[in-house]
Amino acid sequence: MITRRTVLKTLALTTGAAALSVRAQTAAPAAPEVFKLPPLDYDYDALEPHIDAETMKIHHDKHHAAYVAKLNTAIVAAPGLEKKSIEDILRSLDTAPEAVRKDLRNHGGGHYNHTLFWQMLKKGGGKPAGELAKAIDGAFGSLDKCQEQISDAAMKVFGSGWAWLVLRDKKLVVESTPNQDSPLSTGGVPILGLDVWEHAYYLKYQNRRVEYVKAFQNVVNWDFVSARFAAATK
Ligand code: MN3
Repeated sequence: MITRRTVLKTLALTTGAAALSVRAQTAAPAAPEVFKLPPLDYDYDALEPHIDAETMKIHHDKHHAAYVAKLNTAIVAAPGLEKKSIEDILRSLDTAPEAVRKDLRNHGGGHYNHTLFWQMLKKGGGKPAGELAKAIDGAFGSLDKCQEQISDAAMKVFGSGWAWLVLRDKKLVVESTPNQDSPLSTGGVPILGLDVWEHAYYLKYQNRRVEYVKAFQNVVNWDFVSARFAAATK
């Protein structure tokens, strides 16, 4: 028996379905969150005075978030990629669909590099430990010399990019990359990275990149970096 109540309910359902189908045709659905912005595991002001709270907040909440959002958009456009890790995506850019390759390189690189970067920073810094300490002495002579090379590479980056301590062909080397390129894409393993995009330092240091590069050395999370090296050489 059809009651008034059933009719109203059916009407409401039909209207709802029509509204949904109109919406599906007019607005693109938001890209699913295949990759997520990882939270900082310390406060924005944890690295003061070397890296200021305002910079950390904008750098993480806005810049890194934007890389994640644009990476997710690229992933939607290339079905199948959502099953791969970000490391695998960056290691095999050459075989990625051409239509999204540049976005994967820029925004995928941005997501991966920043995810590492937050973990590579820590109040109080510390010193390299274990095998990494030995490897740094072997490759550069001393930690000071290694830091000098990283600083030098950071100062020589023209425009935006990164300076890196990289494990390449089983050797520790200092390199730099432009934009958000990751050493992963050329067969290296990034052990330590220094972001020298202006967004990483401009609020506090303005044009004085050299002061930021020096300050960075005070907040390197050498425990994390040493563990990364140990895992990469195992
Ligand atoms: Mn950055």
